[in-house]
Amino acid sequence: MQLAKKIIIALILGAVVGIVLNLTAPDLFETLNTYLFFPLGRIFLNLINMLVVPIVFFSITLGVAGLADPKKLGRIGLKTILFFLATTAIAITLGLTLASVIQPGNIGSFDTQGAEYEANEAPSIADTLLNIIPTNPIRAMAEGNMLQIIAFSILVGFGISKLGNKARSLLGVIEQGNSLLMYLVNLVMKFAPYGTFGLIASAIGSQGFDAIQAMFLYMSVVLLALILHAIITYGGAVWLFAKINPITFFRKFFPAMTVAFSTSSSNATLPVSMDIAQKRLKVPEPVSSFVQPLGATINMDGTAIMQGVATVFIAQVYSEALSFPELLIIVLTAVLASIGTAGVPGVGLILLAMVLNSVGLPVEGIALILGIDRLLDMARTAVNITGDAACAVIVAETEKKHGDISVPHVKETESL
Ligand code: DAS
Repeated sequence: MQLAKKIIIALILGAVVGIVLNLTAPDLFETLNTYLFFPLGRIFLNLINMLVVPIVFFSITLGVAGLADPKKLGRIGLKTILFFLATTAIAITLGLTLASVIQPGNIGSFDTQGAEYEANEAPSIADTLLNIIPTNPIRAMAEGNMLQIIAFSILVGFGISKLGNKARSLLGVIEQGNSLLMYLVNLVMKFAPYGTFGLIASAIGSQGFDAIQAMFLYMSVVLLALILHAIITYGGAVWLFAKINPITFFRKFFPAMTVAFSTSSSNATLPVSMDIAQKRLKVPEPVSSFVQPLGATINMDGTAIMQGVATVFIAQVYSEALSFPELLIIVLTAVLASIGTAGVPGVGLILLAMVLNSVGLPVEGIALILGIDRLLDMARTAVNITGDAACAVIVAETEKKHGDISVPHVKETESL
């Protein structure tokens, strides 16, 4: 059976096992979670996280070195950034609109007494932009500072492309390294069904279902906005600009979405999402290896949707009216806030604190949505990486008229 089908079956099985055990045998769930579900999930997460930094470095270096000319890099970069900013603005506007219409915070009662939430500080936009160039690239890799790793990889790739024959052997080494890493991704992905099962069973089984009941309407608004954004914004964009049938796009990319859903980490999903974009959606490596790692770090439409809904929800619960200028500030803050943070589990809540602060809403309101955020993080991460893939296929298609993007030979390995 194809790996993608196994992952989907593992995902469903994990959810069923988690729910049934949580409701009927919580003690047994705790034991199984400690000795089976959590370890399975942790092993899988560590295996794919292990490959993220080397894959980003090798694939971006190889991609940039393989570009026919640096002007292409500038054009690809501009299209990518514009797509990211536009879709994130659409995403948060959709979230704000749906929450304002459905009003999840005005229906039902929410106990705000004693609500406390300690907000972690996300880096300011200025700091992020200033710190993009690493003073020590090895430390950037050791710390997993994705923007710095991307910047360093682009510079190395650019240098190799300018050195031409003088760097032929180095390019060969990087080509082989990239092939090795793609092979390792396929090897690690054979463990995906077991890891996905463990992650889902652990996450859903640990979920307090009373929290889901109390926050059902809020969750429904976020999930509705995520689905609409994926279908309308991404489906429409790939259909219009990449001439790809949206159903084909989602069907081919779905295995990566399930990995994002189970790991709740765009970064951890990168090896898989890039592999699928290149092998199943036929995105040339230079485009995929530039767009997707950058997107995993700065493009988080699913997170922006949660921020839009959560901000209006918290304003409603605390009976704070939001003026139109404040709504614009929310859109701008959410679009900019996501630039500085990596795609890792729970980063959305850090960004939400920034958005709430920007309009003077109580950050402790986040305590209301904390209980069900793990489940929503899964869904919004799947949307985050789908937006990156949609951008990659659109940039690839629109680059075709500028001549085919040459890529150094990369050994084809089996697709997922
Ligand atoms: N988990 C984040 C990601 O990896 C998204 C979020 O926290 O909202 O994209």
